[in-house]
Amino acid sequence: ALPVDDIRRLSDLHPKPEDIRYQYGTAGFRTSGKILDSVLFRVGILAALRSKRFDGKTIGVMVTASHNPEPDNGVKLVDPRGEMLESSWESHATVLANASSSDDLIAALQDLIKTAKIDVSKPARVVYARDTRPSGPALVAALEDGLNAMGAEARNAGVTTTPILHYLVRAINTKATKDPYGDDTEEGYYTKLTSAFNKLIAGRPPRSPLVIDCANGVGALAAETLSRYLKNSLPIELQNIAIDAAGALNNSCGADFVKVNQKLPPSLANVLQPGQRACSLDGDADRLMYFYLDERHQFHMLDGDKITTLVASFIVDLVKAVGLEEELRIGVVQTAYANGSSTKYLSARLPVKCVPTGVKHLHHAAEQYDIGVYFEANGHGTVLFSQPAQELIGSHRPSTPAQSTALTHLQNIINVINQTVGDALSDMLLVEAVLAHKSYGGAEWDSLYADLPNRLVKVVVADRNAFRTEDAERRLVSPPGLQAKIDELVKKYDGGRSFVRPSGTEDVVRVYAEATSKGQADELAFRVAGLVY
Ligand code: NG1
Ligand code: ZN
Repeated sequence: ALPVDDIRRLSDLHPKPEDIRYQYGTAGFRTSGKILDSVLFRVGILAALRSKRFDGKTIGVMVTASHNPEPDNGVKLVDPRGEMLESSWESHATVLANASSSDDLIAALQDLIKTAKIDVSKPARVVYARDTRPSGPALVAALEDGLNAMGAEARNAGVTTTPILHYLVRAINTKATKDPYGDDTEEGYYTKLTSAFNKLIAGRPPRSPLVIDCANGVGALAAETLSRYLKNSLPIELQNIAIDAAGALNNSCGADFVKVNQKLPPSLANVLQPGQRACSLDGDADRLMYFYLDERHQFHMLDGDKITTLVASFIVDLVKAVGLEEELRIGVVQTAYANGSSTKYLSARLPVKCVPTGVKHLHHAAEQYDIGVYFEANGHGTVLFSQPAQELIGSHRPSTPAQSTALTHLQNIINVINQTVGDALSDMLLVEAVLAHKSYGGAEWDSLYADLPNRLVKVVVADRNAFRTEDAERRLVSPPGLQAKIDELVKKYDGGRSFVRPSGTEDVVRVYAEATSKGQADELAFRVAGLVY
């Protein structure tokens, strides 16, 4: 039975603040780090129950608020295969987080055990980690109380990146199977990625140094370790590594800053040479943005869409070179935020699907292909190889030396990729490997297609839940009449496209617009925002 006395005793130490309503959204619970104590305690209990539901398989818990400002924090659960928590449990998480007292919490737990058919006598195993936020240690202590209340077997993965935690979950759960994902240690992660990378670039001319903006977050630690494993196969220059400097995290740096502002982090102004490749990680190192300065010191951004294009075309070429283009169906998944030029470029070559915002939608759609490439425009994404595709690639007999080389590359591509979730460092190695193979610098990569000028704005509204969408969030169905007004406006702009959707992570409505000139894109965005307000 449920250890009710332990739960009550420990729950009383982590009371829920009155008047706060928590919600497990697309990125888990995320808000000010000051009001998350009771949430972390309860997530500990929930993670233990989720593990019991899977007969003791290990569940992951990551404490992070990613690209948000430093005072924010958050928590999300990782399912046994290293994927994000199944949607049906998001509402269970929300219910537990909002129980007003310890007694209500226990009642809610008993409900959950019944509806989700959980056998409480099963073992519970949980692995957890946090990013570098100052509120992290206290929140982890609250999480540990929740795990202890349930008698869970817990493993502390310390301060690490979100994608490493996802990797660990998958590695732990596949340890004793015929397809182990890798050693279930950080060392296993770094070894897997870097040995695949080194094989991919063997025989290529030496790489010029890559600047990495670590957002003053946990990516600084991970990139530092990665560079030790890489030895000199990829010279890297780490910037924004001040993980202990108060207020520095994600502040005027990092992947979100670059994507939203479409400009160079000021801290790199005297660092980056024209033509040099650079990239930014976000606060938990699951997003990646590339950029470079041209000879005139103009900034050029290479976002998630550019990464998709580069990576997908490389994989297509390899699959053709191996002679498996009939057997392996390759597809791309994007959201409405993908630049229209990228969609046009990709659609001419591959099946492209548009899904609602949120990694879980992209991930699930990508699973429908033998090889599915997905990235959000903001730089979060990965490539999925289905089990049959991996087996085919693993067992295929090449008939020429060229086929044999391409096949080895494809196998190494699979190993350099973190298939559990978007991973800035893994994606960075993937991009670097492709650039090395194509002998591309930033400019050559950038020239595959020209981005349409675009603008993203936030609008604070009385009730964002009044905004409901259809067609992968590209059209509003409510408030009534609004979509027709947007359509009217968009018609007036050359190459215009605009859509409105409620954010899943902030209490705002987002407006996106694109047009053939920057001025027009800005104007369209602000006029649509005017309609929403
Ligand atoms: P919301 O707040 O729902 O727009 C944002 C990002 C998503 C995704 C999530 C999770 C944009 C426009 N939206 O979602 O792509 O990354 O955060 O972090 O970038
Ligand atoms: Zn992130």
